[in-house]
Amino acid sequence: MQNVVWIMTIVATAALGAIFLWVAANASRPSDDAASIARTAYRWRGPLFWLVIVAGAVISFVTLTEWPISGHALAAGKPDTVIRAVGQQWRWTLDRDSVRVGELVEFQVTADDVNHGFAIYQGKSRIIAQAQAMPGYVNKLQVRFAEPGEYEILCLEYCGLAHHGMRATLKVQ
Ligand SMILES: [Cu+2]
Repeated sequence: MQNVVWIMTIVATAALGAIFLWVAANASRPSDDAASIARTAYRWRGPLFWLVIVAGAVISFVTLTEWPISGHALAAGKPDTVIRAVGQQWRWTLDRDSVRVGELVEFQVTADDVNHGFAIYQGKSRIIAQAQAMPGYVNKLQVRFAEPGEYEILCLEYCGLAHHGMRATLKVQ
């Protein structure tokens, strides 16, 4: 996915650059009369409209993913362990901090003040589960940890000055 984004960015930047150079190169040419400019523009308008429609439909179709994300809905069941997780500016409070590999853990996620995003990371960059933490609501998030280790819980919703400091650790053994 990262590579696709890179390629799209480079192609779009190159296209913009080419248009810029073309405009700059032609800027000093005396302009045609307005009627002929309008005729040229109108000739392109129809094909461009359909190009955008077709490209939009194709891109939407190709990038659609299965919903709900496969595997998430299947995990719902009677939990082996329940952990109440409360977010507040600016920390997470979990009523336990270790679970066993393979058991079904249900996080009951809520917040005391403003909205937070409860995200469980495996390693530095892989989110394995996340839920919104909202005052007045309890969102249930079920996770089965397949591998032992220390999982970090970070906030995904910008919630103020020390948002980046909202960290907790869950030990899976
Ligand atoms: Cu937060």
